[in-house]
Formats: sequence, C-alpha cells, structure tokens
Amino acid sequence: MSGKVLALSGGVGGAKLAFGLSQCVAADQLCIVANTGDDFSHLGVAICPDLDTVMYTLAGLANAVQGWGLEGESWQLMSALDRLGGETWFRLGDRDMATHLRRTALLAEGLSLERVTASLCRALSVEQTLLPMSDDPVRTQVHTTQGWLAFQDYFVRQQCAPQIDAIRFQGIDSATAAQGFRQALVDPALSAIVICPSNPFVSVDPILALPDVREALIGHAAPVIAVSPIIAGAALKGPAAKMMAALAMPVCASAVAAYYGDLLDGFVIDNADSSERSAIEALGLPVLQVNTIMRSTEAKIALAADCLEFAASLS
Ligand code: FO1
Repeated sequence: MSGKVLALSGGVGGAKLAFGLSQCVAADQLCIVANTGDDFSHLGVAICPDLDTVMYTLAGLANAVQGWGLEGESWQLMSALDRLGGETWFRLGDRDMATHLRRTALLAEGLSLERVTASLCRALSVEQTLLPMSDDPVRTQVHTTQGWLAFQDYFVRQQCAPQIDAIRFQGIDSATAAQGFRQALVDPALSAIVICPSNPFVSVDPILALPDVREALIGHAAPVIAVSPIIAGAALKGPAAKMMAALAMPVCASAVAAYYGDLLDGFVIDNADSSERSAIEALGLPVLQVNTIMRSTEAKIALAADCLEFAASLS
C-alpha cells in the first residue's frame, strides 16, 4: 500500500497488529498512537502500560505470553520490596523498571511524553513513530459499587471483579492530542487509519475523546477501519466483553461496529463471526471477514496486510 498508515492502539491486541503493520509498511510510513488513559504514577515512577507494550512489541522484546512487560524478565526488585512490606500488586520487572525510571527522569527534566517516548524508542531501535495520544495526563476511571476506581486499581489490583456502570477519562477536556498525532491527522500522505482490536471503551475511547480527534476521523479522506476485538461473543483478553454486558450492549462484533458508528468506513471481523456480517452491512459498513486471531508472527502480518488491502479498496 502506498501512503502513510496511522494505527490507534491499546495494549496487547493493538501491539500485535502494530507489529504486523510494521512488517508491511516502511518504518517512516507507520505512526502508532497509543492510549495513555491507563497511565499512572506508582512507586514514584511514571508508568505508561500501552505505550510500553507497543514499544516492547515493536522492539521484539515483549513478553508475549504475559501480554505486558519484557521477555526473560527478573523480579528481584519486587521480591525485595515484598520483604520490606512494600506494594507489589502491580508487578514491575527489574528491566522494565529501568524504562519507568528513565521516563520519569526525562519527564522531570521537562521533556514532553511524546519526546520521552521517542527517546525510549530510539534507544530500543524502534524505527516506527510511536506517540502517546497526548502529552497531558488523562486518567481512565471506572465507576463501580465501590465508587470511582483508578483504572489499574480496577484492572490489576481487583482483577476486573467490580461491576462497572460508568467510565470517565479524567483530564480529557483540558488535554490536547499530541503534536505528532495532530500532524499525522492532517498529513496529506495519510492513506489509512486503523483502529486496532483493542478495548473500545477503555483503550480506544480515550483517544477518540480527545478534543477534535473524533471530528478529524469522521469524514477523513483516508478510510478509517476497525478490527473487532470481539470474536464469537468474547474478547481474547481483557474485560471488553464484560464491559459491553455491563453497559447493556449485546456482546458481539456488530455491536462494536455500531458503537464506533459513523467514524468507520469499514469493519474487520473474524471468520468465526460470519453470522455478524449482515448486521454490520445493514449499518452501511463494508465488511472484511478474515482470521483476526494473531497467535503467530505470520498471523499478525497476514491480518495487517488484509487490513491495508481492505483500506485501499475503500479509498
Ligand atoms: N498487568 C497485570 O495484570 N498485572 C501486573 O502486575 C501488571 C504490571 C504491569 C507493569 C508494567 C506495565 O507496563 C504493564 C503492566 N500490566 C500488568 C499490564 C497493564 O496493567 C494492562 O495490561 C494495561 O493497562 C491494559 O492495556
């Protein structure tokens, strides 16, 4: 495909497709914008889980089984902290901690998160452009019977057990999309926008909720396609399906397509969801039905290539 590609990503599912895309287009033609709503400050360091998952995946360093952190990690820091009675519910590996320490130091020097991310990517030989959705702090919170919970408290500490009835992105109204993101959106060379198979509510929505982003995507000259994170009524990983049920939505791919609504020019579903096709087409959306489960390198590249071909057919 000719032209630049912009991918909007959360953590593991998005990172896998971003990796596939990185094998299909030249590094200077691919820009990945990651959700930063999951970010938080913990044990004195700035943690950006989705940025790091994409960065480690593109660098070939990710722990693919765990879905976050680094392959071959050691946990001396957590063990020592545990012995001292410190907080260990959010597990920071020894080498992963170096990323957070370096990020925290660079932020303290006054660099923007966008520049810090570029610096970390350079150090890890990631050649694609990886951007935080914003340099401004946006913090996802979920409302449960316990009141509002910070995202990582809900997701990791409480293992998504509390029932959710609302989600908010604290700081979103005063946040601006990162400079590189805004530039990518107006780049005349942009030829495809891919919403990765990430959680629509807590991974993609924070990106879309940034001022002017949704408006920029609706009616963009480049086709906007999304890959369903729901396959056969379930999410491969994470609480997307549970959230859909809690938000009184049917748990199916067509409900995700309807949720994104007029943002989309096309929707990608898994082969297991052929029965969803007509409902999505009834929304006026062209459908691509392929294998969307990315268990191998080949599957990641194949899905990326399928997405790019689909986008090209829509433009
Ligand atoms: N997820 C977990 O389920 N347990 C953890 O202890 C954990 C630690 C962690 C450390 C660094 C990091 O970048 C991510 C980490 N994650 C952990 C993943 C993260 O909480 C979520 O997967 C994302 O926020 C959702 O995309």
